[in-house]
Amino acid sequence: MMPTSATSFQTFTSPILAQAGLNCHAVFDLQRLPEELRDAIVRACPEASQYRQLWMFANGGPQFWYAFCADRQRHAEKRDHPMDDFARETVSAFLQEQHLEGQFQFVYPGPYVLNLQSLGRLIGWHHDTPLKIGLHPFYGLWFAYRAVVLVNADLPTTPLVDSSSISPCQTCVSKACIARCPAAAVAEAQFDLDLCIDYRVQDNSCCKQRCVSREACPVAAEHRYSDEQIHFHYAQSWTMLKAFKSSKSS
Ligand code: B12
Repeated sequence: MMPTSATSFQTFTSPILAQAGLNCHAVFDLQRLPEELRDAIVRACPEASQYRQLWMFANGGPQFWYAFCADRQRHAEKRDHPMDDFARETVSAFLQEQHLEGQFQFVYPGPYVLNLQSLGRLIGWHHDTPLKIGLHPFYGLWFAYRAVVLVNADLPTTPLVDSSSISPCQTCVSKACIARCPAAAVAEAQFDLDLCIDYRVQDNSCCKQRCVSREACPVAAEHRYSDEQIHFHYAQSWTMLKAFKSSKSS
């Protein structure tokens, strides 16, 4: 599957979502998900058995960041998870506009751990890559899941794709993600997360606030996030990884 336009991923026509850069939407029937995935969802979030559908929202490209920055300026109070709050508030406003008040429950962002990449893989939003960040057919690596909601609704569902669909990585000649990784963590056969993390947390690492390999990917480079956005995300994961490393060594 290689859709040619951004609109192929837009189930909903909504200015609320469009303005916020939440430009990829999918609808799943819980009962029609592969059994293993449905069981994992119900295990993680038992309330899922009370709902009929799962709606998923993602951003491709940098528009979500610009909308988030504008929203952040409007909120004087300090928030612990400002980006998650922004995504949740935007999707809630959209669901209210759809007259679904009382008919939905967030699973992400939230206290439950769902494997979001598995859901993305089912509908062609995720091709596996040597980097382990999913590659979206239109937005490349510049794509992230922002909200997953259980909904009591009966909308037509997003078609599931053939899992054997060809990834752009299979025909990539440069393999720049592998060649450019300063930690040699990215390889065709297996990504080495320990090597990646050990390198990132070093004082002189050039991957503190960015991922050199990710930026080297030639697919959909026109949708790349701004440096400011890249630094924001990587500084966050760096802080978490640094804390994790220090807790292990003390
Ligand atoms: C926990 C988590 C993290 C933790 C991982 C802690 C750890 N390893 O112990 C931290 C905060 C470090 C993290 C970092 C990042 N993450 Co993360 N992460 C998640 C999250 C919320 C849950 C994963 C999980 O626990 N799955 C359940 C277990 C059973 O499955 P698992 O396969 O064993 O999960 C492991 C891997 O997913 C791994 N992991 C998590 N993120 C990433 C990212 C990369 C590149 C790699 C190689 C591994 C990895 O950590 C998990 C626990 O060990 C998912 C969202 C989700 N709910 O799926 C995002 C998610 C996988 N992460 C994502 C991203 C983008 C990143 C970052 C690149 C963000 C950034 N810009 O810094 C970094 C990269 C890390 C690095 N190379 O340094 C995206 C991937 C998007 C995509 N297009 O596919 C996801 C899907 C979030 C999203 N909202 O879209 N992440």
